[in-house]
Amino acid sequence: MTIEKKSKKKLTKAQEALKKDIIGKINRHFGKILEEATPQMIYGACALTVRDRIMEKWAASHKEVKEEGSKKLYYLSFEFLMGRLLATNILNLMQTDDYEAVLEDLGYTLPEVAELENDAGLGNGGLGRLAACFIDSLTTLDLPAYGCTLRYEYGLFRQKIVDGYQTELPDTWLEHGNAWEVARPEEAVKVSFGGEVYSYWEDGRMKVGYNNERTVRAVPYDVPLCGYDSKIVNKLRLWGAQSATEFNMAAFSAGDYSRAIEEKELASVISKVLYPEDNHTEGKELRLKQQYFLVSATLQWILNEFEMRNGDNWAILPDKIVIHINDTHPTMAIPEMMRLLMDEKGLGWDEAWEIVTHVFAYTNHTVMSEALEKWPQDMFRRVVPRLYQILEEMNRRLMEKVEAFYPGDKGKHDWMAIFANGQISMANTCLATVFAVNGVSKLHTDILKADIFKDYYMMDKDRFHAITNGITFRRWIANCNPELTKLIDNTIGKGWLKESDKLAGLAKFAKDADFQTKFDAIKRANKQMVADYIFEHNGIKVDPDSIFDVQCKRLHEYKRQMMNVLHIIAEYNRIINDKGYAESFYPKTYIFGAKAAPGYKRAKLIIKLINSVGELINNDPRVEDKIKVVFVENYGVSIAEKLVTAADVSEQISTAGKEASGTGNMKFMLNGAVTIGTMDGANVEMYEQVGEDNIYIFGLRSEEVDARIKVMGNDEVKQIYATNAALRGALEMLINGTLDPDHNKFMDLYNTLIFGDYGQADTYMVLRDFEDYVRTHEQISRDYQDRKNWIAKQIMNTAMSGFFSSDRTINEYNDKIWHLTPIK
Ligand code: 26Q
Repeated sequence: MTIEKKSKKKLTKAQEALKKDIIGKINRHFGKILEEATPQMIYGACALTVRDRIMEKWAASHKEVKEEGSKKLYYLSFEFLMGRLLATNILNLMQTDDYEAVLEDLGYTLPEVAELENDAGLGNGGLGRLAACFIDSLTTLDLPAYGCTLRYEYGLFRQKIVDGYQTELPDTWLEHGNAWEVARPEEAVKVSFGGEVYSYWEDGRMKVGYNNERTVRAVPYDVPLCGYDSKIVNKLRLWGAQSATEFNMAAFSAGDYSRAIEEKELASVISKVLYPEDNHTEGKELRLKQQYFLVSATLQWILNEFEMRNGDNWAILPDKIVIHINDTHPTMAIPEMMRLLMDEKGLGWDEAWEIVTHVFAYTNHTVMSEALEKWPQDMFRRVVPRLYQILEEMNRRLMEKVEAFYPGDKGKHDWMAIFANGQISMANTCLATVFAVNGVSKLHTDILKADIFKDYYMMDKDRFHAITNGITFRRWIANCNPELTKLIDNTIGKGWLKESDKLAGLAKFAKDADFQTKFDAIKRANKQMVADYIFEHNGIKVDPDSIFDVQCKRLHEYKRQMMNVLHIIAEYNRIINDKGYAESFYPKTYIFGAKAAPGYKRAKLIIKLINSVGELINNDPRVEDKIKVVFVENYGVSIAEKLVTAADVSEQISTAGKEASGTGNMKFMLNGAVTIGTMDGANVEMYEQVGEDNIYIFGLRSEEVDARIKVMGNDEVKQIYATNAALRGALEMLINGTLDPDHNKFMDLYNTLIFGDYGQADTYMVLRDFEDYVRTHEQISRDYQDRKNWIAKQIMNTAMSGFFSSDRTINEYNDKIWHLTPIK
């Protein structure tokens, strides 16, 4: 990539020093002079200077944390979807102006240099991005915390659309190295898999040994993270797998050649790739091994650190640390801590259990049954035989407790057990142990209490919490929408980036003509930026004065991209067939971005459908200047940062009761998009915050959804099909040859809506909610044209989004669950 050089301004003293620093890095790190440096080297040099500044802070903060012996949080997650770090780190160090000035002096701009960094795509979607927002807020609030995850060599696949279909390419994010990480080989630990467990007596107590186990070395790589204008530096610890002994000579000379080779193989695959399924689990053995690897390495590290500081005073462990389990994926941490405390540190079961039950907290992120993790018992026993024994004993004791509370209730026993039907339930393992459980929105938590976790809830209500998700405002407005950030600073002062409730001060400017003009001009400029991006990447010319209607998120049936597409088809048909409608139609640009799990056939077919519909509509002169449909390839954090700033309408249309919270909804709201949404997840709370005039709610409510299936069943679907001609017309287009010459490509999508997979039609209420969805869209089109009122709605969305700062979320976690003290 070549970058155009720009003209120069005079630098301050500090900026001159920074410039010298950057040039020094180019000389010493890359062995080049400034004139020879490639843009990639400029990026690298900037990143190294930023890293130095964070490291200096780190050394100081480390000392504080150590001296104060403060309680620490370990946030265990299989995903940390960090995205790029350069601009965030510079912002957090409060040096954006300096870097901008110096880069300009060198002939670059900060955004173009920042774009040269690969996204750290170590996550699928919401859950992974939430972890990344949390670590930013924790650090900003000066709370000592470590994020712990795997150092996947390949993050989430890169999506390439070929002939309208999703194809997957490896995400080689580490190919130019990772400027932010520091390898810590001296802190490597060993993790063992499989083999046979035996016990023996020594010094009057039972000990555990292994035969034939396979051992892998876990090497930590630390990424230091600074908060916004904060005192401390926290870190994200990425564990990478390596061969335990380059060539296991002991095994080799004992004739066990194949074992040595197997260990090498295992080491090379464990941290290779992130599993690309979200909201779905498949019992893959390698995934189970990844889980044990992360959990065992992290716990060995935690206990070693504790022991160095506190000796064998294990009883105070819950005062010094808290471990958060991000969904059930790291659940093995529970039996692993039991194992380490008993087998390695010599504690008895009761002593160890007392500690373990006061150290772990767990967040649930979904109520969808296919996403609740269960492992086949025999596989689990093969991979982690000692943990299997520990879970058996946990289950035995759990069943005694359940029997005492629900005597003779066999159904409840099976539902609540760790072991049932040949499987091990990770959720029940958590529920049997943790001192705190939480859902990620109010509605989601209510569903947990009333439905899937009801039996546990009735036994101990106090440990259940509702903590609504949030997003970090530093990335999701300050970094991605600098112009809007400046406008807000100039209007209500700067405090809001740390005290997000202050954004409400904008409400009184919602109808202010001058403010409206400025706000609207920024939205218009962002739409132009996205229009340019679309032209460059899709070759489609979209009109920045059309309504930008955006649905960007993972592709899943419950998120109902399908309903969105059917509505677009219906709108297209109507423009063609109804002249009056066509004349009054306000132009719209529909923008989609979504990755589908590579094995999720139907989701991939929906991507193809979106592209086929786009192909049809974008090339039809009859709707030129009226509708465009764009599918943005390879949606991820960095593309989201552009799209959220440019949306007029944000599509948050999941089937009520299915989206635990959603966090994309908050990013659009913050940047002044108006939501069309169902009463689901955090949408409910957005509605409460922004008020009914500033959000478009439609569709069945969560409590109505199940009832509709039970009471009215498929008859209702048949009736809708028979009576709603627009919908029927759209559905028929899936199979009548308009969209594909073979007529049967999209048959599965048609069939699942109308006949269902197991005889239950329209599982996700696409047909049942359709009419209301269409009506709501019509209302939006009318309201959009009343410019003053519409802009006021957009401003109100920004103004009332303060509640959705992840700083608020983290404060709630801390008050209700973690009880950490901010470092002074
Ligand atoms: C589990 C086992 C094996 C392979 C994959 C998985 C797996 C991976 C990722 C299961 C689930 C996920 C991700 C789930 C997720 O992102 N859930 C979302 O979490 C957000 C943050 O709380 C919520 O806002 C969303 O509503 C929820 O869908």
